[in-house]
Amino acid sequence: IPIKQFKLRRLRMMLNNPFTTSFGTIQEKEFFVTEAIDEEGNRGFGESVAFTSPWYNEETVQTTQHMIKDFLIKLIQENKISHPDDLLEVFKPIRGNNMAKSALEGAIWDLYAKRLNIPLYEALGGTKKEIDVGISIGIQPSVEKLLQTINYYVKEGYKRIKIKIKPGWDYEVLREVKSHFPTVPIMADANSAYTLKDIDHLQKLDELDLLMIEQPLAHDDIVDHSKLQAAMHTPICLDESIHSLEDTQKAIQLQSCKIINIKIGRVGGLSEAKRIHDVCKQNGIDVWCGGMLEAGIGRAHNIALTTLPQFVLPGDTAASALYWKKDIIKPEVVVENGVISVPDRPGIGYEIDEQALENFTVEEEVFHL
Ligand code: OSB
Ligand code: MG
Repeated sequence: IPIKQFKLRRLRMMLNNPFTTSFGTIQEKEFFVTEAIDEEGNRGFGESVAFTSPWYNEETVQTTQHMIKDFLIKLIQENKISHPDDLLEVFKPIRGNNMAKSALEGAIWDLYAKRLNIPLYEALGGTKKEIDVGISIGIQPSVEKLLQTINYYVKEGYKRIKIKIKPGWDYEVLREVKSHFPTVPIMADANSAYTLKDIDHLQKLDELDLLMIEQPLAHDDIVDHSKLQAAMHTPICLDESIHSLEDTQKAIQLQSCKIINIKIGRVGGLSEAKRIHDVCKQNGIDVWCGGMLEAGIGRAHNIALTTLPQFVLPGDTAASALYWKKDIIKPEVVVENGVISVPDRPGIGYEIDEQALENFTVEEEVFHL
């Protein structure tokens, strides 16, 4: 892939609604749009997902920039890349920093697909033309507000509702939700807010017939999760703990979960995400595509990945309009009856809204290869 130039744009966008997890609240999102340009002027786009502070994982917007500028682009300059999968080897000398790697890899995958004049989902081997989506609801100021919010999304057709929980905002709240919406698939995401000391409390959630509980224990754990899964009927879904194919194989071996939330950024890119998908398929582990409050480019990458067959559960890739007044792609991602129609145009399948991209950009750097 003859990459001539990289552009790194830092963007700042305001979320329509503040998003609260067990760690705090996000209202302003800062991230990078990466662009890989070839000799003929084809343009591939990627999006970074690290937040400004390291509450979800250890990466931040600043570390992403540092990794890309000072290490990752150099590795691309020094190595020949025939296929985006080659980046798995090329980036290996740099430990961790998966979100930084993924931000560049995504742009190269899009460029690769556009050069072949095929949709990204097809380049990945996906086949679905439509994907099911759910919604992730942040911690709300009151149970009443939560019930209203759920009601709105259920009416909109979202296929499952994810509720953020933390100690003090869990069993009672979920029981209330279940009693109001007995037939809606409900799940809970703890973002690592519990420990094994809470095992009796967590076991009570089994009464509620939840679709799953996501990442109840430590962000870097698969051992305690295996103990908890053995003590609970509710399927455990791992998010934060899974960074690679190896982590996935170990979690399967330890029976730490029954479901995995795959986030492209967390695992270092689409190539690794696909490998994780494949091993989950072989082992009967259901997967779904998680979200990181992405703008349109990240959303488009999530949609392409979700067309792979083992994405059997609705993901978090909801409509652009729920997050942003104006997104950076045209058309924006729309959801009808809980379904997204996968675009059939080359690459990520959405046009870049150049004006919006420019308006939200606060810094831009160009790297010549
Ligand atoms: O744990 O899945 C998570 C948002 C930010 C960071 C972590 C998570 C989330 C979400 C929302 O649950 C997903 C989305 O709507 O993009
Ligand atoms: Mg999660």
